[in-house]
Amino acid sequence: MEKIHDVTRPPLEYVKGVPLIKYFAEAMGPLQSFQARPDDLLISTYPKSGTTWVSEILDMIYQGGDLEKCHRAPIFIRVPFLEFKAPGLPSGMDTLKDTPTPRLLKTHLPLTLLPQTLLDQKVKTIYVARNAKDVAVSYFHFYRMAKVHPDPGTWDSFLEKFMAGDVSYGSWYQHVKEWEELSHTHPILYLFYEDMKENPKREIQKILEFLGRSLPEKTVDYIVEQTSFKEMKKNSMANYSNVPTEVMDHSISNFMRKGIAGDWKNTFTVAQNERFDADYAEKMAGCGLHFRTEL
Ligand code: PPS
Repeated sequence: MEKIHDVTRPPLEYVKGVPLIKYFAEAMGPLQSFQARPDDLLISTYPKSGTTWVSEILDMIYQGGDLEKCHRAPIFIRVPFLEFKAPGLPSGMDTLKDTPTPRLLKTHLPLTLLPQTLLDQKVKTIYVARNAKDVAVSYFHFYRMAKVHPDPGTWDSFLEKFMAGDVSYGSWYQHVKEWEELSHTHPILYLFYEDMKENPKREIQKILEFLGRSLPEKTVDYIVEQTSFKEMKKNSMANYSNVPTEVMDHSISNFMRKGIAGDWKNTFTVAQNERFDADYAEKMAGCGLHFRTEL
């Protein structure tokens, strides 16, 4: 592991036209040697869409609801983040070396950058999508606290960048659409953050069915409880509090920030909302996906 000198908000770097955090762009080369296994389970999301939440749910399912076992390591070690790389922390590829089978894997990559081996091995994937307005707000605060990102600038300028796909991982609009299209031909369970907020037990049952697993009802209830926002916020193995401050500064904004649907209303001005809606209608025209922006 390299020593942390200075993370200092490097500009995004483009890989096949996709803007990425500089360190993640550097990880794309080594990721070429990644070999998927048929019993891997991939968690795919656009950033800030509920990745950590569904990761904790899946690890709890894999550990049969044993919370102590889920406390064995931070979430980014239990669920290796394929393209992750940052100063002073093990990369996703490093973490994978010690990850026993069956593996849970995380990615935010759009399809153009997804390692082909995951498709070749027909790896089951759980995709979580979240409404664009809450993602934009959550992403803004994440840019502020996670210093591997460029400076987000003002909220207004960040929102413009988000709409233009000029943020790490590129366009939200393209990401949610292309993964939905892929779900027609590949084993992908497509979930929504808002559905998980509305009825987590129902969504966990969907996950169990997709995995071909079953758990006693009281274990499912326990998983619902332990993966609630309130519990995960105080769980040091789930809340990213063990990441060095140079990389994530929770005093600027907590990783576990609000965990609700509809928080965008506290941030968007009326004018921003109108502009966003008009642009959204154009970008999502003809797309069957329906997102709820409040519950
Ligand atoms: S990341 O960095 O892209 O992996 O972030 P990700 O985990 O996808 O998204 C972070 C947002 O999810 C919220 N969160 C939760 N919401 C509800 N319940 C639970 N258990 C939960 N855990 C995390 C987290 O608070 C971020 O959303 P915001 O809106 O910023 O609060």
